[in-house]
Amino acid sequence: MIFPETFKIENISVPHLVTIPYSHYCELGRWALDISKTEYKEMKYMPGYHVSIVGGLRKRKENRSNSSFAGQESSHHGGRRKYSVPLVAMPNGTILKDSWEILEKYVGPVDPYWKDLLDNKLGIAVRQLGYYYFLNPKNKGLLDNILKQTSLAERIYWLFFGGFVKKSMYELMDITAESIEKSKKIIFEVFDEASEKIASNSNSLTTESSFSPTDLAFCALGSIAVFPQNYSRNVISMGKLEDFPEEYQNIINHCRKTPAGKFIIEAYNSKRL
Ligand SMILES: N[C@@H](CCC(=O)N[C@@H](CS)C(=O)NCC(=O)O)C(=O)O
Repeated sequence: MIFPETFKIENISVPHLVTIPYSHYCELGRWALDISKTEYKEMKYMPGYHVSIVGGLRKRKENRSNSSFAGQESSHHGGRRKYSVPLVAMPNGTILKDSWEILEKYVGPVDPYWKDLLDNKLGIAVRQLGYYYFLNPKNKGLLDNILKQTSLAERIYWLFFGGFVKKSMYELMDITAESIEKSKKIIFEVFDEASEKIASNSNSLTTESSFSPTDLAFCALGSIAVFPQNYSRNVISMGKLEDFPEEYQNIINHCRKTPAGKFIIEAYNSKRL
């Protein structure tokens, strides 16, 4: 593929999910569409390349969400939400603005306590951790594996502008050795809290149903700390665990052993095909 596919919202006949394909917030939106058996098309872009496409769709402020955004961890201003993914462009010309709106439309309402914790704490901490290892030049193979799955134009874009995009990402998401220690602590705390809830509610974060929308959100946003099989329904391959740096493997193995980690692995095995 030379260029990634683009589209005009006025010409579409099925919902178009716009993603950075490996993003766990995008995975949340994708899983919601998949589990509800919605017919849709995914439009995937690499960071940096996504800006003009997403910025165009979110030109009007009412098409931007109020939920967390990449940059709030470095106190960047909310204008950054203009470039946030996922979004769903609907055939009637409207936009579903974030992963939560997609989940709530196609699957159902999310418990407000967990929504806040998952959106503002777990999701951000997991992303910081993932990028810390994926962007590190020492682990070049991890990013190369992602780039291999993109279009020629995106690979050329990253060849020329990758250094700049990476630097901006480090700043935007406050990716430093110190912030990673904090992220790790947040992840372990949320996994502990989720483990307790899952045990007390007999296998769910909520009492309403066996695999509630809140459970789905937890599994998607916690996934990058666990790397379950079938992540993204294999739209993107994140590589092999044994190729990850040992430090990252240790964190993943720790999370995998918790009841919450096992819950995520089981959900991906039984509900993500
Ligand atoms: N609260 C938002 C979070 C979305 C988010 O942070 N997306 C990141 C990817 S993980 C993103 O758009 N990054 C690219 C950018 O901000 O330019 C949601 O639930 O959709």
